[in-house]
Amino acid sequence: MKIQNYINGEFENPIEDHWLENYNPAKGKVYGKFPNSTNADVESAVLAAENAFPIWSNTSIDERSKILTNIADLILGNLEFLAKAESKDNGKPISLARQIDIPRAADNFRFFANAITQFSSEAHESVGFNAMNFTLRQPIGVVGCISPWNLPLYLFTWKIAPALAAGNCVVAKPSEITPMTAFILADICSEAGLPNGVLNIVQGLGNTIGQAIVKHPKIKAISFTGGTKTGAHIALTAAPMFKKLSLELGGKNPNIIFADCNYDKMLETTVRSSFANQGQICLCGSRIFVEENIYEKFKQDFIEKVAQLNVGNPEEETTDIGALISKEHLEKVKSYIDIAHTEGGNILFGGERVEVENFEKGYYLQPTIIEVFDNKCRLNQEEIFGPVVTIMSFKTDEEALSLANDAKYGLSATLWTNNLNRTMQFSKQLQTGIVWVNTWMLRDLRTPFGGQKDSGVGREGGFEALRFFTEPKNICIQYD
Ligand code: TXE
Repeated sequence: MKIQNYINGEFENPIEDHWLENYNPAKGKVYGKFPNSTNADVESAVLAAENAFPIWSNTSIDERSKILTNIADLILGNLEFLAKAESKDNGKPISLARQIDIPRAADNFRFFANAITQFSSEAHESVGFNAMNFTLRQPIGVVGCISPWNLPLYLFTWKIAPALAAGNCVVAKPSEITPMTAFILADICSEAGLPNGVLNIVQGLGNTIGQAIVKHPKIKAISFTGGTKTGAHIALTAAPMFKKLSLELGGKNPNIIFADCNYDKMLETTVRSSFANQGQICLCGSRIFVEENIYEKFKQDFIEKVAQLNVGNPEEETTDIGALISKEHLEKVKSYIDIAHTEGGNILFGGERVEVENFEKGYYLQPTIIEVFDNKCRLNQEEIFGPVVTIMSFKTDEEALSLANDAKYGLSATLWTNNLNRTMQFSKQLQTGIVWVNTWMLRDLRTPFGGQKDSGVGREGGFEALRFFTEPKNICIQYD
C-alpha cells in the first residue's frame, strides 16, 4: 500500500523519491510505504497553500461551511473503511476506532462547519469622539498543523477543521508512525469540493519536514500536539519568528477517588480512563489516588475488573486492549514497569508482554497496575503513555490535592465525589486545564481544551480555536 503526499489537490510522490516503511503494530510487520519528504516537498506545499489563500479566504462562510459539512458526511460515509485503516495503522481495537476515532473526526469538521457561521467580533463606539471601532478577525494565511500517532485522524482533523473554517490554507503533517488515515482524508477533501491547495498533506519525519514546517517563514502559526520535549523544541524554533503557537503536550493526570463517590460508575470509568487506547491518550488518568477507607476494597475490585480485559488482535470485536504503537514504545513502557522493581513499587497486576496467537511479532502488553508509596517516584512523575497506572492512598482532602498538583504536567484531572464543597474547592485549586467530576473524557467541543505547566500553552476547541486561527485587527473610524 503506497501512500503519497497531497499537494495542490494532487497525489504526489516525494520529489527526491525517498520512502519510509509503514508498520502494522498488531503483526509487527511492514505493510506499506510512504513519502520520506524533504524541504522541496514542504516548499511545494507552501506555494500551493499561498496560491490558494486569496480564493479560500474570500470564499463565503456559507460555502466554507457547506464544504466542511460535506467532509464530515464523507468521513461518516467511509466510517468502516477508515476505522479498519486506523486500527491497522495504530494497533488500536477496531471497536475503539469505530466508536471514537472516526466519528469524532467527522464531528470535528461538522462542529467547525457550524461554529464558523456563529463566529463574530465586537464593535466599540468611542462616545464623544465621533468614532467607531470594530474588530476585524482575519484569517492568518498559511498555517501548519502537526499531529501525533495516538489518535491519528481524531487529532489531525481537530486542528485542520478550525484552520480551514477560519479561512486559512493548511500545510499539515501527520505522525510518521500513522500516515494512513491522513492519506484517505485527502481523497475525501477532494471529493467534498475543497479547492486545490487549501489543504496540503506532507508525509514524513518530524525532525526533518516537521522542523521545516515550523521554520518556514511563510507559515505564520503552528498548531502542534505531541510530546513535551518536542513542543519545547518547536517553541525554541518558532518563538524568535513570532509565530502563533498552540502546543498540546504530555500529561500525567491524577484520578482522585473519594469514598462518597458513585462507586460502581467510578470503577467502570476508571478501567477506561486507565487503559483506553492502550493508555496512549495524554488525558488518561495514570496516577490513581484513593481515599484510605476504601483503598483496600478498590484495590481488589480494580484488579478483578482489569484482569477481565481482553488483550489481543485489534481486528477482533472482543478485544479491549490492542497492540502498542511500536516496538520502541513497547520497550519504553516496559522499562518503566521494570523501574517498579528498583523503585519499590508493587506490581499488583500485569507487567508482562502478551503473546497473541498468529500475531507473535505484535507489540502487546498486559494492562498493568503498580502500587506506589511516594508521589515523587519516577513512575508518578514521568509520562509513561502506555497501559500502566499507579495507585496509592490518601487520608485528607489537603493531602489529595497536594499529591495531584505535585507534577510537572497540568493537562487534566478526574475527581470522584458527591460533595459539592469539595468539588468546588478542588476544581479551583487543581493545576490543570481540564477537570472531570464523576466522569472522564466527556467532551463538549465548545469548551477550551488544553493544559498548563508542561502540558503546553494555548487552547483548542470552540471559539478558542477560531480565535487562534485568526488575527484580530482594530479598525477605528472618526466621522464628522
Ligand atoms: O509525539 P512526538 P508522539 C503527547 C503524548 C505523548 C506524545 C505522543 O503525551 O507524549 O504526544 O505522540 C512531529 N519539529 N500527546 O510520540 O514525537 C512528529 O513527526 C516539528 C499530547 O508522536 O512529539 C509527529 O507528527 N515536528 C496530546 C508529532 O510531532 C516534529 C494528545 C508528534 O510527535 C518534530 C496526544 C520537530 N522537531 C499526544 N519532532 C494532548 N495534549 O492532547 C517530531 N515532530
